[in-house]
Amino acid sequence: MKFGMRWFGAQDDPIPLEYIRQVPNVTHVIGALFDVPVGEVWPMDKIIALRDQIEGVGLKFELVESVNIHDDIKIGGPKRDWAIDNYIATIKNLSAVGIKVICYNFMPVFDWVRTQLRHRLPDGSYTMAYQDALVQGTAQETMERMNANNTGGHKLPGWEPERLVHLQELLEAYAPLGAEGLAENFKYFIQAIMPTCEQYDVKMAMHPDDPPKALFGLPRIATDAQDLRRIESFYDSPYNGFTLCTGSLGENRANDVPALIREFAGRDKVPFAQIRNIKFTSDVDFHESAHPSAYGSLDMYEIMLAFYQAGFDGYARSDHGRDIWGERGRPGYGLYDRALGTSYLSGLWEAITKANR
Ligand code: CS2
Ligand code: MN
Repeated sequence: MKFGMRWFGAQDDPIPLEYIRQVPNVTHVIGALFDVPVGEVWPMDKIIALRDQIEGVGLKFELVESVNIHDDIKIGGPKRDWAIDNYIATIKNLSAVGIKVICYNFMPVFDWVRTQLRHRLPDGSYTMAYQDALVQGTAQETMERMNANNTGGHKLPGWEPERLVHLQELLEAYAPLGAEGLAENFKYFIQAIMPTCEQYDVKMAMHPDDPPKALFGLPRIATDAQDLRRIESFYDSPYNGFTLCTGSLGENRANDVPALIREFAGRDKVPFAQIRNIKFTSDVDFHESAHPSAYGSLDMYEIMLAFYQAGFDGYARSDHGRDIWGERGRPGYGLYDRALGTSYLSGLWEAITKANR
């Protein structure tokens, strides 16, 4: 398991790369270009500049999170083929600097959704939470409730004001699709890009839907084992893989996360793992927790053991951390708690690896 940390770039991330370098067992940075509009080709000069920054502090740049998918690819809209051609050009550019894995998602309109970005835990730390009752009604209503909720000026990805101007239009475009239509459009996309991925040795790693269920009447296609098997079936290759996010999949109590790991990592379909814990507060409500098993509802030892037993040798990162020690980070992406998470997870990994030698 090669550990990395996500970094949002010198412009947008308050954490210096030099600090990431000091986190024990972290060897990789998972980066992206955040100033290229979705759908356009990532220019070579900007990719090289990012790589040089990361390598400049002695870390490696082999994964990207995310190259986002243009809505016309998901909807099957008029600019679909243009956006796919550009995606292919981006894959080739990334390959030229040694990128091995691209994390992406196929969620309509929004990326992950939480109802509280700053939920106080009894120990005085802050975390993100999800309450199902608060996502009833329209997306607009949810957003207003969320903004009333002390977000510290932060927005969830996909909820940026410039996108929300088109929200109604987007929701209407997705409405007639249903999960079947979205899956068809995914199939068209993945079949179009796979030959390039294979030729240029870049693995696609789809992030599951977060939370793993339909919201605001929008379709979802990556929520459980059955969905993931269908995604595999559209193009069966280690290049058509998953970002196995334990938190996202674990947010549905019916998902057996270690079993999912054994199945999909066991078939070499998991180039990238995101590992975090969540704590259920009802059947469907949860908040994100500190990484160790005792603080959440997922058994992190079982999870790490499942990766080991599946023969996993890919990349991993601790996913979201809480705000602790007075830090006020990007929601989920402060330094301290993610560093603690990495230390804990890499400790479990060392113990499991050595015990099974
Ligand atoms: C990430 C996602 O912060 C997170 O939860 O796992 O935002 C992830 O980057 C995207 O869904 C991948 O496209
Ligand atoms: Mn994740």
